[in-house]
Amino acid sequence: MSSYHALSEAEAVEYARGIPNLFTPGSELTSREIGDGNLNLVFHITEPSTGKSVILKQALPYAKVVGESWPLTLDRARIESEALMIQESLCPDLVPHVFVYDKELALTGMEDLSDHIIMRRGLMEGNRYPLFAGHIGRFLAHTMFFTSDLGMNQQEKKLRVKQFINPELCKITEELIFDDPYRDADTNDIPPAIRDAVEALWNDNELKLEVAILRTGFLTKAQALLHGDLHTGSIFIKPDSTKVIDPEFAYYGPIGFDIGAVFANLLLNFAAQEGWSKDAASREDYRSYLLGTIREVWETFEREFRSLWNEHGTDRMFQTPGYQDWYMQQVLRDTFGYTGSKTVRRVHGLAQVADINKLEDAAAKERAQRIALQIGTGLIKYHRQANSIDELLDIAVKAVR
Ligand code: SR1
Ligand code: MG
Repeated sequence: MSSYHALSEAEAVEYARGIPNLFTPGSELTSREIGDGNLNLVFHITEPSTGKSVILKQALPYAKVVGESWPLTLDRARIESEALMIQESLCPDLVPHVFVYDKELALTGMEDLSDHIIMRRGLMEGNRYPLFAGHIGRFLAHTMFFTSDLGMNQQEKKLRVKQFINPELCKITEELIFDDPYRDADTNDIPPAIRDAVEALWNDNELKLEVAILRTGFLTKAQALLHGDLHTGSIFIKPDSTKVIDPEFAYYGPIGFDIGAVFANLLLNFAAQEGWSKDAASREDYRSYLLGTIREVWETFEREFRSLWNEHGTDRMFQTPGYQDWYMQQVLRDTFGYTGSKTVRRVHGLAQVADINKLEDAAAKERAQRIALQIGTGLIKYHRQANSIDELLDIAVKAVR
């Protein structure tokens, strides 16, 4: 065991060499730091002679995206590795395998997924992933049902809530998603071309009331163990495989928050299609694919969650006729609201998305930002009335008419 310090590439190699039964003793290993996220170091260690490899992910004691002025707990490495292990026990094919967690170094050694690509990049390249909706719908249903009061012992669930108390990372979300975008905060990065639309949000009390209600849910509704940051940069993908990574924001929160993260990031790509697609026909076609994916994710999630409940439900009162329908409607309504909140924050808050920011054409970028704001605010304002996933898709379609 060594005390905490950020590893160099050479030290990462030596660390990997010590992981039991992974590499050939004495063989040459290479290391590359490949982290392009907002918070951590990520080393890709390979053994060229056999093609074996491993990923070492190390938490830094600050947010890399901002710098050392933003200190951040190393405990997030424990949260991430423990969440991955629970998720692996429920959906073994949908997360990377964890080989080792080192508390002192805040480091997790896990399966290398270099044969996959980050889904955000895949969508920006115009790829389609027909199996994704089934995979992620199952991931959402299984990981959230079996960690909730519906599907596990309710005393053990309380201990799980304690295990996943994650105050510092939750605070990031509370500020960057549910506060800063709705005021003139220093953290915002406001595109000058849409300043008028951003300022309109700051003065929209109807909108801010709904955001305050969603923020309350994020602060208090300990429904299930969430991934906590399930955007398309937290998903590795290839045509026949989906892997959810990076659950360092995991905590007990509202189920609709994770579903909303997936939908928001599909909608951000949807909003940006005027910049990515070659022509009007391919743009409409890709947008239909994205909306079809959202529908299929929701339908898979709902079908599987209800079926797990009917087969494995542990609580007698929760079998009362009508309760399951009420519960699913609340999850749907939360999903609308969190989809909206997570769409808005990526337009002018800290940590925006490449789907929009990599657009070279200024007019296409501005249009994408305005579409995203329209979809996001529309969903937030409508969320407490929502009754069907079709209404979410309608709000998206109307924003691009
Ligand atoms: C300071 S961290 C900024 C963002 O990156 C993460 O992926 C989360 O989405 C967080 O809000
Ligand atoms: Mg992340």
